[in-house]
Amino acid sequence: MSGFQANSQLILALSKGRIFEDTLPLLEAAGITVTENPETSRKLILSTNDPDVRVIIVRATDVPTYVQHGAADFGVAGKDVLLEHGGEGLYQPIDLNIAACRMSVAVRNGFDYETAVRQGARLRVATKFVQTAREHFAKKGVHVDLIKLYGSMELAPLVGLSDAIVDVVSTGNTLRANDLKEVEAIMDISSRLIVNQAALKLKRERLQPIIEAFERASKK
Ligand code: PRT
Ligand code: MG
Repeated sequence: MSGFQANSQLILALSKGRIFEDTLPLLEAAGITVTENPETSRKLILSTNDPDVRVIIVRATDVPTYVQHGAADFGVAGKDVLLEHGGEGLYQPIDLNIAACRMSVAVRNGFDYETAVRQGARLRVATKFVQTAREHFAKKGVHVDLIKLYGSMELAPLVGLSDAIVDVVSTGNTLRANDLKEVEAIMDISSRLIVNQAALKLKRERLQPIIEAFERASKK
């Protein structure tokens, strides 16, 4: 628990981009204003109007790790990221209904996915979400070779690295722009508030009102 500061200090872990943007109104609802902009500042620790509350900016996939180890007391992460992390040491009180998208299987236009599946073909699937993909294809009884990637999944079928990808999709514009089509929706995704389990006990007085404000604001 070396990460913990005095009991009144709170650290919130967020990723830049859509999660940061969509969390700002929820923070405002809790009376917290972030006074620095991560898009223009190079700082990784941002201050707020509350001297006891700071925001750290980390990669989306690293948010659960910081919270699990208590280096951050709470954070916001996508269900996609949480499923891969496993959720150990994390309390997940609420679905914030932000950064909504879906996890899908996509293939190149012209690739007959249904027939390949029906004929029991072994599929090469490229993805950042190997746990989710493994579980999905196991449930369907489809044999897959999973290829772990860290980004730009859309490229894999175009250059013959894989037959299919598992990725998150929101507008579908990226798939369309790359001659790919969605062939299966695996699950709906949104971002969740996650809280370090020890922090929830030790700092409940400070955390509880924020959790409740987030909950009220995210229902609107
Ligand atoms: O970008 P980085 O590699 O640092 O990490 P990241 O992609 O995990 O982070 P970020 O900030 O892009 O996403 C954070 C969270 O937002 C994800 O964990 C998802 O839960 C959620 N989210 C919502 C999305 C999208 N919508 C989304 N569209 N995450 C990624 N995308 C990608 C999508 O895969 C596609 O490549 O954005 C691209 C554009 O999507 P389309 O369908 O609108 O074209
Ligand atoms: Mg991204």
